[in-house]
Amino acid sequence: MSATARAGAAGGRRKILLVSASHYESDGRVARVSRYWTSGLTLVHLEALTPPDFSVVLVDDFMREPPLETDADLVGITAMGLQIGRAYRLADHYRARGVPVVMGGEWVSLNPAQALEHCDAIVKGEAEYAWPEMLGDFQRGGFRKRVYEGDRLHDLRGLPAPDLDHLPLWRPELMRERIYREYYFQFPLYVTRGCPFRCEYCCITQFHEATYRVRPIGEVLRDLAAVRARGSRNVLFMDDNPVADRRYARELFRAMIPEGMRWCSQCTVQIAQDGELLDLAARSGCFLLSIGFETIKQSNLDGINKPWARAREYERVIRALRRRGIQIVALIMIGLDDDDPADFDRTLEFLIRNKVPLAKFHLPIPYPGTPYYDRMEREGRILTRDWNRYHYGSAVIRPKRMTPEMAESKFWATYRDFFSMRSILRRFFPPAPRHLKMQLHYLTANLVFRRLQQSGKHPYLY
Ligand code: B12
Ligand code: SF4
Repeated sequence: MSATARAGAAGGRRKILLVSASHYESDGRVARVSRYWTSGLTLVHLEALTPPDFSVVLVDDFMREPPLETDADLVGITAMGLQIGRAYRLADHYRARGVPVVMGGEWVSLNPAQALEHCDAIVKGEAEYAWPEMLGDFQRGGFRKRVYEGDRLHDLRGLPAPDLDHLPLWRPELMRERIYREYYFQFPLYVTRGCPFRCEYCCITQFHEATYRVRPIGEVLRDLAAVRARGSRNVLFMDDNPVADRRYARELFRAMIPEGMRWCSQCTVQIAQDGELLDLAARSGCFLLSIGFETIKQSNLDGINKPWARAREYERVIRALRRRGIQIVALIMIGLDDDDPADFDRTLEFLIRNKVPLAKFHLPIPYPGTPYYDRMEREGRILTRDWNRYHYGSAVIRPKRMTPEMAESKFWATYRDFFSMRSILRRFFPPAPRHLKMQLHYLTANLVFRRLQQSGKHPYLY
């Protein structure tokens, strides 16, 4: 049956299968986990936006294989980064069986033509307006167009609350032990969307057209209460830059203080440029921030259109966070245009000297649809378009001041040395006396990452 015929066929409540794709291991197997520390919001959010005349089944492919034979009337697929290869394969599979497939998310939105080779229609950009429109057309007999795009961005007021019990990775039976509930699983929420900056490599700012929007604080507090109702106090804000509007962030953190939550997020160094904001963040329960330092060289920051981040302030930023007991995951890119092989070692030394609890290293990735991709293409430096290799540990662009092989071998060596016993001891001892419990927790996390690294696994894909 053709996609359109099937779309127009049945009456009654149509069934949608929504899948979040996993990624492929280097040996070609689909990566799977049995327990995981957080869950994206995408599936439950789309479910909440779906009109009631559809029933929805959610599957996170990272946790279990989606049904390959399905009675669904429509399949929707989301994917991030290197998951796109698996997502396209699933899309091809369902289409070959006559099931209409739609896709969405950052990658797909920035590469509509590529995605449309694998699916019937896409939602370009956010789904708040486009998804109900697309489903309305589907219900009436078939898609009217192949690209659905909202005519405006949502103001983030009055969004339906997602059902957190439907998070595919929140499985209470897997979180029975207190340690998993208290420290391991982080409930996903978000308070803002987008980012006003325009870092060259960033797909978020492209996706949100460099806009920045915030959610009403009352609605955030409602979502926090839903987390507490599930016996947890742990929240991961899915935001990319929750503090770009400092007035909003101050107000939010103040409102969160009585809630007694523990939260973590990605964040920019901006948070440490404002002592009051940082104090409020700590008092509101912030215990961990993943911060995009990117590089310790100002010339590199300037080169990726991130000149507002000042490398010379980084030591002060780290101290300011540490003093307040906020753990740091330093997000670091190595192999940028002004890096030579010795910069891997300088960066490592910087992280150890400053006692950074965790770091994620990234070889530069040109996500298609970003200015960085366009520049790399212009300069003829893209080495592969095998998206399965777009996982930060693979040299997918030709670096300027070293060979790709050198970049890769230094990447893995840096990552091995960061989790060496010597590095762990130097980073955690002597411990900050006021935050012993938290430090112990991140010391344990280092030992887990060390084990992953020793077993040859890419630690940040698990
Ligand atoms: C949570 C998250 C994770 C979690 C996911 C946990 C899980 N498996 O469930 C973790 C931390 C594990 C993770 C890992 C990775 N992530 Co991630 N992640 C996110 C994050 C922070 C939030 C996603 C989210 O829930 N957003 C909230 C929802 C509501 O928004 P949304 O997903 O954008 O969906 C909206 C629209 O896009 C649209 N939409 C999205 N999908 C679909 C599908 C359909 C059918 C439709 C109709 C609409 C639609 O509708 C939604 C409502 O408007 C985003 C950044 C961000 N702010 O979005 C990065 C992000 C998606 N991740 C990214 C990447 C690259 C990765 C990695 C591949 C990195 C790596 N190591 O290589 C890994 C992959 C891990 C793996 N094992 O495969 C990139 C994607 C880049 C790209 N161009 O695709 C992002 C954008 C971060 C970034 N700034 O670069 N990630
Ligand atoms: S600060 Fe972060 S989210 Fe904002 S544009 Fe730069 S990389 Fe993207």
